Order: sequence, then C-alpha cells, then structure tokens
Amino acid sequence: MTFKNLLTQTLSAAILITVTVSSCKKKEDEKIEPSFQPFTTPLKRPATVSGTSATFTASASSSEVIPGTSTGFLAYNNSIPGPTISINSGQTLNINFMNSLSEGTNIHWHGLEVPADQDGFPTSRISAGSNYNFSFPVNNRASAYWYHPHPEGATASQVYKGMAGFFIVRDAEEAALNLPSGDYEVPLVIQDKRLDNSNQLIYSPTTNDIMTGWLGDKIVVNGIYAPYLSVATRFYRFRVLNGSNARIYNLALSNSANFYVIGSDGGLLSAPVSTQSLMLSPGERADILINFSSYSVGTEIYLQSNSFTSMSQGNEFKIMKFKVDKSEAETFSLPSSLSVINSLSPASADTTRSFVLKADPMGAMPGMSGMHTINDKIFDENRVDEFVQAGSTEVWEIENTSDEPHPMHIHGVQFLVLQRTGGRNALIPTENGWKDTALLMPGEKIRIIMKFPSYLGKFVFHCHNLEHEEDGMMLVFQAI
Ligand SMILES: [Cu+2]
Repeated sequence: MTFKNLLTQTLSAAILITVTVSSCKKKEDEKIEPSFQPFTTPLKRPATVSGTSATFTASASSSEVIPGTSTGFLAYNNSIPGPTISINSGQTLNINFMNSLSEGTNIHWHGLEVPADQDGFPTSRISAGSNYNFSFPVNNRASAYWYHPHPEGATASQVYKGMAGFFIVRDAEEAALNLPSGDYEVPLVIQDKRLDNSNQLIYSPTTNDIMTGWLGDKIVVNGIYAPYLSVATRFYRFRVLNGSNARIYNLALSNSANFYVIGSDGGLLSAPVSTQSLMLSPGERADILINFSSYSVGTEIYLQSNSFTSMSQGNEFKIMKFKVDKSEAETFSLPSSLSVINSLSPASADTTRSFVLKADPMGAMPGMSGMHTINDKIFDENRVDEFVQAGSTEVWEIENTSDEPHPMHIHGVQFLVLQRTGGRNALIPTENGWKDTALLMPGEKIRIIMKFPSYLGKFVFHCHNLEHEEDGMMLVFQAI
C-alpha cells in the first residue's frame, strides 16, 4: 500500500466514523459514553449450543451494546444475540423452552422445513410462565438458518428487543470442502437500533415508521455497536444474517475489494461468486469469504453498506472494522466448485400462483393494520389464502407495485429465484442458490419455484420487514 493510499484510507476512516446513519426521523443526539469511540470494541461471538438437546429460557435481560453501559433486552438464555444452535443434518433437535417473559411468545425456525405445529404459527403462543417442548428432525442442507419469535402483534418488538439467534446446520458435503473454520469462521448478525439518552432501546413505531419499517441509527453486530475484529492474513468465512426489522444492507468492503459469495439462505452455491457488493435484506443470510492474505499487518478495512436507491434508506455507512494484525500462512484454497444445485423446471410445476404487493397509507383506519397488503388482503388466522398440495412443485410470481422494498419470506420451504424483472432486472449472487427470503425493490417482479415438503398444515408467507408483517402483510397457506 502506498503512503497516499494509507493516508486516504486513514482520512476517510476519520471522516466516516463521525457519520451516523440517518433513520429518516429525528436525530437522537445521544450521549452514549463520553469516552466511546466507534470501532474500538472487540466483536463478540454468540454463545453456542452444541448437541441435540438444550434448554432455552426467554426472559428480560441486559447486555452491553456500548461498553460500560447496560441496555435492557429480551433474550434467550440471557444471551444477546441468542445462542447459536449447531447441529448436523439428519439429527433431531429437542428444545425445552420456558417462557419467562411477561408476554406470550413462540419460536419460528427460519428457513427450516419443520412440521406446522413446530413452525411458530403467529396465533400459536406459549403464554407467559409456560413451557413447550420443540422437537423436530433437521433435514435441511448445511447452512446458517436462524430462529426468532413469531407471535402476531409482538414479532417485531420481540425480535427488535433481542430475541434472535443462528441455527447452523452442518453436513458431510460442506465438511469435505475444508472451508475456514474455528477462529476463521465468524457468524455476524447485523441489526440497527435506536437508543435513548440512557442507552435503552426505543421501540414506538408511528404510522410513518410502519410505512417504512423501524429504522435504527446505531448499527450493531452480534449485539455490539460499531465493533472491530482482529484478523490474520488469510481467508475468513463470515456467516452473515440481516436480523434487522427493516433495514437493508448493501454489503461491501471500504477498499472496494472483491469478496466471494459461497452460500445463501439454504446452503452452498454451486460455485463461488466474486462480487464487490451484495444486497442483504431482513431475514436473508449470506455465506461469504474474505481474503485478507494480500494485506500488510496494520491494514484496516471496514465492512460497510454502500448506498442504494430507496425512499427511506440507502445511504452509505460503516458497519464494523477488520484490523489485520497478524501474519499467518494460508492453508485454504478456494474451491472452484462447491455443491450441486438441483434446479427445478418451470415445466414441471403443478401450479402457478400470482401475488401483488401493495402499500397504501390510506388503506387503513388510523391505528389499525392494513396499509400493506398481499393480493389486497391482510393476515387473517381464520382464513386460508392458498391450499398447496404437499410434495408438489409450484411457481409463484410476486410483484411489488408499492414504492417500498419488501423482503418476502415463505415458511417451511426453500425456493429458487428464476427471474427478476423491473427494478434491478437481474438476480444477485445469493440468488444462485436456495432461498427462503427474497427482496423485491419497488417495481420489481420475481418468479420463484419450489417443491413443498411432505408436512401438512397451516404455514404463513409474509414480508420480513417486521413492521409490514405486523401491519398485516402476511397470508396463510395450508399444505394438504
Ligand atoms: Cu414489506
């Protein structure tokens, strides 16, 4: 690196750390800790749960988002983020869950194919003070899935207040690739928060917040505001989850270096895809490799969100810092192929369905849900919107006619994105693999294909902008 480059990088870092993320609302000109300097707090790794049985307790808790200060949260096992569950495909998971919150909750296993009674249907709640035994076989491919509450009316607030964790599935195919592991495999859950003057979480969406989704101005990674990670001169694997309620990240490195996307929501891609940026909307995951081997010790690089066009968000900001602080011999070489994606042919589809997404601020009475709709409908637990034949293959066409982005998520199934028209008019790297959540920017239409599993019963599909979901942007399908 030349001196000029170093100077430019140092200067831009100095300028950028003073930038806070606009939340399109008032600036909470917060007094965090007077001594607080962004990107000086080490990243922490979530707690882990290994094996096939665990006890989970949901309760009020606290955590240091900003070092030296205590922020109240709702947590699983007092852990922010929730403990990472790590399990092999084919094993059966048993979770003895205790709800020690003061309100009802449930758990949705996002991305996993599970029976309907394990999936966290929005109106099936575990009441305060009660427990429930979750038990289901894990048959999905190796990937980073996640879990979070899904009770109607409290999904957005409970997730925002801290209830979310990784669910890592491993299998033999992935193990054979010898991807970076241990210290070199790092889960990153990225979220945005608003804090008050006492560094407590604010969650009080107005009608305007519900239109855009709740956007925070503090970006936290694994529960820490503006952290850094020390890295060695080699490849690292990052399992990235956008666990935010509404914020979309356009992930990039501050030196514009390329990185490799190797996996998506539902596991490995067929081959690594090199890219300079990657959009990741709420609920989506990306499995990425960053090669730090060409940097000299002392180099600092930020993970940032590049600007993109959207009415309510999309400005550039820093997320976390990588400090290259030790030289190490590389033991990993990037495989040219990773896995086989068995594509589904649209000609084999049994049914094609169409969905139109709308947002109309006048669509609801003040204080009531209904501004965001799918096929002009909002969630009704007593109505089944689509009957789906278990085991059948379907094509769904989803069109976003609103002026807000909508990350659409289907429960209990993984799909492939066949096509995107309008807007970006193309697929993005993560869409080369299995997905459970796909972003529709304004004006975009996607065609997806999926084969439903054999589980029967009622599931939901919805917008994963959690304020939109709470506003009713969710329908019911029943597998028969
Ligand atoms: Cu939405």
